[in-house]
Amino acid sequence: MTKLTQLRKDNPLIICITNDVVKNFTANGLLALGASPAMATERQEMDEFLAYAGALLINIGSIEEGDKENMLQAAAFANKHHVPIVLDPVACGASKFRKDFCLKLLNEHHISVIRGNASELAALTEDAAMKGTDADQSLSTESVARRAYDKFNTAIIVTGAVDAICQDGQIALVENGTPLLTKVTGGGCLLGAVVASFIYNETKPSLALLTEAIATYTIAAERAEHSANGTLPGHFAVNLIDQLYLIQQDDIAKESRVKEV
Ligand code: ATP
Ligand code: TZP
Ligand code: MG
Ligand code: MG
Repeated sequence: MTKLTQLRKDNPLIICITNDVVKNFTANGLLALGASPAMATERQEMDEFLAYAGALLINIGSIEEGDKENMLQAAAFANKHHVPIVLDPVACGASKFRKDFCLKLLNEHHISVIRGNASELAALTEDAAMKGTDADQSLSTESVARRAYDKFNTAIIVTGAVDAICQDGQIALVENGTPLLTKVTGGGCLLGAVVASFIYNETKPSLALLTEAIATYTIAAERAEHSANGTLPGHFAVNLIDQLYLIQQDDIAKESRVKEV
Protein backbone atom coordinates (compact mmCIF):
# COMPACT_ATOMS: atom_id res chain seq x y z
CA MET A 1 0.00 0.00 0.00
CA THR A 2 1.31 3.49 -0.79
CA LYS A 3 1.42 6.20 1.81
CA LEU A 4 -1.59 8.26 0.63
CA THR A 5 -3.90 5.27 1.10
CA GLN A 6 -2.29 4.44 4.45
CA LEU A 7 -2.56 8.07 5.58
CA ARG A 8 -6.30 8.09 4.87
CA LYS A 9 -6.71 4.92 6.94
CA ASP A 10 -4.59 6.15 9.85
CA ASN A 11 -5.80 9.79 9.91
CA PRO A 12 -2.64 10.96 11.73
CA LEU A 13 -2.73 13.92 14.10
CA ILE A 14 -0.55 16.71 12.68
CA ILE A 15 0.36 19.51 15.10
CA CYS A 16 0.72 22.73 13.12
CA ILE A 17 2.46 25.70 14.67
CA THR A 18 1.91 27.97 11.73
CA ASN A 19 1.33 31.58 10.80
CA ASP A 20 -1.84 33.61 11.32
CA VAL A 21 -2.38 34.09 7.57
CA VAL A 22 -2.77 30.41 6.65
CA LYS A 23 -4.15 28.54 9.68
CA ASN A 24 -7.65 28.00 8.30
CA PHE A 25 -6.48 27.16 4.77
CA THR A 26 -3.92 24.70 6.15
CA ALA A 27 -6.44 22.98 8.44
CA ASN A 28 -8.94 22.61 5.57
CA GLY A 29 -6.23 21.29 3.23
CA LEU A 30 -5.12 18.63 5.71
CA LEU A 31 -8.69 17.54 6.50
CA ALA A 32 -9.38 17.20 2.78
CA LEU A 33 -6.21 15.14 2.30
CA GLY A 34 -7.16 12.78 5.13
CA ALA A 35 -5.03 13.95 8.06
CA SER A 36 -6.19 15.37 11.39
CA PRO A 37 -4.78 18.87 11.98
CA ALA A 38 -4.48 20.63 15.36
CA MET A 39 -3.30 24.24 15.41
CA ALA A 40 -1.96 23.96 18.98
CA THR A 41 0.94 26.15 20.12
CA GLU A 42 1.01 26.30 23.93
CA ARG A 43 4.13 24.74 25.44
CA GLN A 44 2.29 23.56 28.60
CA GLU A 45 0.18 21.08 26.59
CA MET A 46 2.75 20.07 23.93
CA ASP A 47 4.12 17.05 25.79
CA GLU A 48 0.62 15.53 25.90
CA PHE A 49 -0.27 16.43 22.29
CA LEU A 50 3.01 15.15 20.89
CA ALA A 51 2.76 11.86 22.80
CA TYR A 52 0.16 10.76 20.24
CA ALA A 53 0.90 13.02 17.26
CA GLY A 54 2.17 11.78 13.90
CA ALA A 55 4.18 14.87 12.97
CA LEU A 56 4.89 18.49 13.91
CA LEU A 57 5.01 21.45 11.51
CA ILE A 58 6.89 24.58 12.58
CA ASN A 59 6.21 27.48 10.18
CA ILE A 60 7.69 30.82 11.24
CA GLY A 61 5.56 32.99 8.92
CA SER A 62 4.23 35.34 11.62
CA ILE A 63 6.77 34.63 14.38
CA GLU A 64 7.08 37.12 17.25
CA GLU A 65 9.56 37.10 20.14
CA GLY A 66 6.99 35.49 22.45
CA ASP A 67 6.46 32.55 20.03
CA LYS A 68 10.07 31.38 20.06
CA GLU A 69 9.91 29.50 23.36
CA ASN A 70 6.72 27.63 22.35
CA MET A 71 8.40 26.53 19.09
CA LEU A 72 11.63 25.43 20.81
CA GLN A 73 9.71 23.52 23.51
CA ALA A 74 7.50 21.86 20.90
CA ALA A 75 10.60 20.74 19.00
CA ALA A 76 12.11 19.31 22.19
CA PHE A 77 8.94 17.32 22.97
CA ALA A 78 8.69 16.12 19.35
CA ASN A 79 12.27 14.83 19.52
CA LYS A 80 11.50 13.17 22.89
CA HIS A 81 8.51 11.33 21.38
CA HIS A 82 10.29 10.57 18.06
CA VAL A 83 7.78 12.69 16.15
CA PRO A 84 9.17 14.06 12.85
CA ILE A 85 9.40 17.83 12.46
CA VAL A 86 8.99 19.82 9.23
CA LEU A 87 10.41 23.37 9.33
CA ASP A 88 9.12 26.05 6.94
CA PRO A 89 11.57 28.96 7.37
CA VAL A 90 9.23 31.58 5.89
CA ALA A 91 11.09 34.77 4.86
CA CYS A 92 14.16 33.75 6.86
CA GLY A 93 16.33 35.78 4.49
CA ALA A 94 14.36 38.95 5.16
CA SER A 95 15.50 39.51 8.76
CA LYS A 96 18.27 38.49 11.15
CA PHE A 97 15.55 37.79 13.75
CA ARG A 98 14.04 35.02 11.59
CA LYS A 99 17.29 33.56 10.35
CA ASP A 100 18.93 33.41 13.80
CA PHE A 101 15.86 31.65 15.17
CA CYS A 102 15.86 29.01 12.41
CA LEU A 103 19.57 28.34 12.89
CA LYS A 104 19.06 27.98 16.66
CA LEU A 105 16.18 25.54 16.12
CA LEU A 106 18.26 23.52 13.64
CA ASN A 107 21.26 23.55 15.94
CA GLU A 108 19.43 22.42 19.07
CA HIS A 109 16.84 19.96 17.71
CA HIS A 110 16.54 17.28 15.07
CA ILE A 111 14.48 18.57 12.15
CA SER A 112 13.44 15.83 9.67
CA VAL A 113 12.65 18.09 6.69
CA ILE A 114 13.32 21.74 5.82
CA ARG A 115 10.83 22.98 3.17
CA GLY A 116 11.10 26.43 1.68
CA ASN A 117 11.41 28.39 -1.53
CA ALA A 118 14.83 28.89 -3.14
CA SER A 119 15.45 32.29 -1.56
CA GLU A 120 14.70 30.97 1.92
CA LEU A 121 16.95 27.94 1.63
CA ALA A 122 19.73 30.00 0.02
CA ALA A 123 19.52 32.51 2.88
CA LEU A 124 19.64 29.77 5.50
CA THR A 125 22.60 28.11 3.83
CA GLU A 126 24.73 31.00 2.70
CA ASP A 127 23.66 34.50 3.68
CA ALA A 128 21.65 35.43 0.56
CA ALA A 129 19.29 38.34 1.35
CA MET A 130 15.59 38.37 0.38
CA LYS A 131 12.66 40.78 0.33
CA GLY A 132 9.44 39.58 2.02
CA THR A 133 8.23 35.99 1.59
CA ASP A 134 8.54 35.59 -2.20
CA ALA A 135 11.26 33.63 -4.00
CA ASP A 136 13.96 34.82 -6.40
CA GLN A 137 12.91 32.80 -9.48
CA SER A 138 16.43 32.88 -10.96
CA LEU A 139 17.90 30.51 -8.33
CA SER A 140 18.19 26.83 -9.30
CA THR A 141 16.14 24.79 -6.84
CA GLU A 142 18.37 21.77 -7.47
CA SER A 143 21.65 23.49 -6.61
CA VAL A 144 20.12 25.26 -3.60
CA ALA A 145 18.80 21.90 -2.34
CA ARG A 146 22.20 20.23 -2.70
CA ARG A 147 24.01 22.99 -0.81
CA ALA A 148 21.39 23.06 1.96
CA TYR A 149 21.59 19.27 2.32
CA ASP A 150 25.38 19.45 2.61
CA LYS A 151 25.10 22.06 5.36
CA PHE A 152 22.21 20.66 7.43
CA ASN A 153 22.49 16.93 6.67
CA THR A 154 18.73 16.44 6.74
CA ALA A 155 16.04 16.17 4.04
CA ILE A 156 15.57 19.37 2.04
CA ILE A 157 12.67 20.41 -0.21
CA VAL A 158 13.19 23.53 -2.32
CA THR A 159 10.04 24.58 -4.19
CA GLY A 160 9.60 26.68 -7.30
CA ALA A 161 8.74 26.00 -10.94
CA VAL A 162 10.56 22.67 -10.42
CA ASP A 163 10.60 21.27 -6.89
CA ALA A 164 13.91 19.74 -5.79
CA ILE A 165 14.03 17.15 -3.01
CA CYS A 166 17.33 16.02 -1.50
CA GLN A 167 17.64 13.09 0.89
CA ASP A 168 20.68 10.87 1.56
CA GLY A 169 22.59 12.90 -1.02
CA GLN A 170 20.13 11.87 -3.79
CA ILE A 171 18.00 14.40 -5.68
CA ALA A 172 14.53 14.05 -7.20
CA LEU A 173 12.95 16.81 -9.29
CA VAL A 174 9.16 17.15 -9.49
CA GLU A 175 8.00 19.13 -12.52
CA ASN A 176 4.29 19.18 -11.65
CA GLY A 177 2.66 22.34 -10.31
CA THR A 178 1.21 25.63 -11.46
CA PRO A 179 2.25 29.27 -10.96
CA LEU A 180 -1.26 29.82 -9.55
CA LEU A 181 0.10 28.37 -6.29
CA THR A 182 2.06 31.61 -5.92
CA LYS A 183 -1.11 33.70 -6.41
CA VAL A 184 -2.76 32.21 -3.33
CA THR A 185 -1.34 32.96 0.09
CA GLY A 186 -0.41 29.73 1.80
CA GLY A 187 0.40 27.80 -1.38
CA GLY A 188 3.78 26.93 0.10
CA CYS A 189 2.66 26.81 3.74
CA LEU A 190 0.00 24.18 2.98
CA LEU A 191 2.60 22.15 1.10
CA GLY A 192 4.77 22.06 4.25
CA ALA A 193 1.79 20.76 6.22
CA VAL A 194 1.07 18.13 3.53
CA VAL A 195 4.69 16.95 3.76
CA ALA A 196 4.27 16.65 7.56
CA SER A 197 1.11 14.58 6.97
CA PHE A 198 2.91 12.14 4.65
CA ILE A 199 5.92 11.57 6.92
CA TYR A 200 3.97 10.81 10.13
CA ASN A 201 5.87 8.48 12.46
CA GLU A 202 8.97 8.58 10.21
CA THR A 203 11.79 10.74 11.53
CA LYS A 204 13.91 9.86 8.50
CA PRO A 205 11.54 9.89 5.50
CA SER A 206 12.83 8.36 2.26
CA LEU A 207 13.33 10.30 -0.96
CA ALA A 208 10.47 8.25 -2.47
CA LEU A 209 8.04 9.23 0.31
CA LEU A 210 8.92 12.93 0.08
CA THR A 211 8.53 12.75 -3.70
CA GLU A 212 5.09 11.16 -3.31
CA ALA A 213 4.06 14.02 -0.98
CA ILE A 214 5.17 16.72 -3.43
CA ALA A 215 3.69 14.95 -6.45
CA THR A 216 0.34 14.49 -4.70
CA TYR A 217 0.12 18.17 -3.86
CA THR A 218 1.31 19.54 -7.19
CA ILE A 219 -0.91 17.17 -9.22
CA ALA A 220 -3.89 18.22 -7.06
CA ALA A 221 -2.93 21.83 -7.93
CA GLU A 222 -2.84 21.05 -11.67
CA ARG A 223 -6.28 19.44 -11.40
CA ALA A 224 -7.56 22.47 -9.46
CA GLU A 225 -6.37 24.77 -12.24
CA HIS A 226 -8.26 22.66 -14.78
CA SER A 227 -11.49 22.61 -12.71
CA ALA A 228 -14.29 25.21 -12.97
CA ASN A 229 -12.91 28.78 -13.04
CA GLY A 230 -9.63 27.29 -11.83
CA THR A 231 -7.43 29.92 -13.44
CA LEU A 232 -8.89 32.55 -11.08
CA PRO A 233 -6.99 32.66 -7.75
CA GLY A 234 -10.06 32.54 -5.51
CA HIS A 235 -11.66 29.57 -7.25
CA PHE A 236 -8.25 27.90 -7.56
CA ALA A 237 -7.77 27.98 -3.77
CA VAL A 238 -11.14 26.31 -3.16
CA ASN A 239 -10.58 23.84 -6.03
CA LEU A 240 -7.21 22.88 -4.49
CA ILE A 241 -8.92 21.82 -1.25
CA ASP A 242 -11.43 19.77 -3.29
CA GLN A 243 -8.70 18.12 -5.38
CA LEU A 244 -6.70 17.17 -2.27
CA TYR A 245 -9.85 15.33 -1.20
CA LEU A 246 -10.48 13.69 -4.58
CA ILE A 247 -6.95 12.67 -5.61
CA GLN A 248 -6.24 8.93 -5.64
CA GLN A 249 -3.09 6.88 -5.73
CA ASP A 250 -3.58 5.94 -9.40
CA ASP A 251 -3.72 9.61 -10.41
CA ILE A 252 -0.27 10.16 -8.94
CA ALA A 253 1.23 7.20 -10.77
CA LYS A 254 -0.26 8.39 -14.08
CA GLU A 255 0.32 12.14 -13.86
CA SER A 256 3.58 12.64 -11.99
CA ARG A 257 6.56 14.11 -13.86
CA VAL A 258 9.52 13.14 -11.67
CA LYS A 259 13.21 12.93 -12.56
CA GLU A 260 15.92 11.43 -10.36
CA VAL A 261 19.27 13.09 -11.05
P1 ATP B 1 6.64 32.13 -1.84
O1 ATP B 1 6.84 32.61 -0.46
O2 ATP B 1 7.57 32.64 -2.89
O3 ATP B 1 5.20 32.25 -2.26
P2 ATP B 1 6.25 29.51 -1.05
O4 ATP B 1 6.74 29.21 0.31
O5 ATP B 1 4.81 29.82 -1.12
O6 ATP B 1 7.06 30.62 -1.78
P3 ATP B 1 6.50 28.16 -3.49
O7 ATP B 1 7.93 28.10 -3.90
O8 ATP B 1 5.60 29.15 -4.09
O9 ATP B 1 6.51 28.26 -1.92
O10 ATP B 1 5.94 26.69 -3.68
C1 ATP B 1 4.62 26.36 -3.37
C2 ATP B 1 4.12 25.45 -4.45
O11 ATP B 1 4.02 26.21 -5.65
C3 ATP B 1 5.03 24.27 -4.78
O12 ATP B 1 4.25 23.11 -4.85
C4 ATP B 1 5.60 24.59 -6.16
O13 ATP B 1 5.68 23.42 -6.94
C5 ATP B 1 4.59 25.52 -6.74
N1 ATP B 1 5.17 26.52 -7.63
C6 ATP B 1 5.83 27.65 -7.26
N2 ATP B 1 6.22 28.37 -8.34
C7 ATP B 1 5.78 27.68 -9.42
C8 ATP B 1 5.88 27.88 -10.84
N3 ATP B 1 6.48 28.95 -11.35
N4 ATP B 1 5.34 26.93 -11.65
C9 ATP B 1 4.73 25.85 -11.16
N5 ATP B 1 4.60 25.60 -9.83
C10 ATP B 1 5.12 26.49 -8.97
N1 TZP C 1 3.00 36.90 5.56
C1 TZP C 1 3.56 36.23 6.56
S1 TZP C 1 3.36 34.56 6.44
C2 TZP C 1 2.54 34.72 4.96
C3 TZP C 1 2.43 36.07 4.63
C4 TZP C 1 1.77 36.62 3.43
C5 TZP C 1 2.04 33.56 4.21
C6 TZP C 1 3.06 33.06 3.22
O1 TZP C 1 2.55 31.92 2.60
P1 TZP C 1 3.32 31.16 1.42
O2 TZP C 1 2.77 29.79 1.48
O3 TZP C 1 4.77 31.20 1.78
O4 TZP C 1 3.00 31.89 0.15
MG1 MG D 1 3.57 30.93 -2.30
MG1 MG E 1 6.40 30.09 2.07
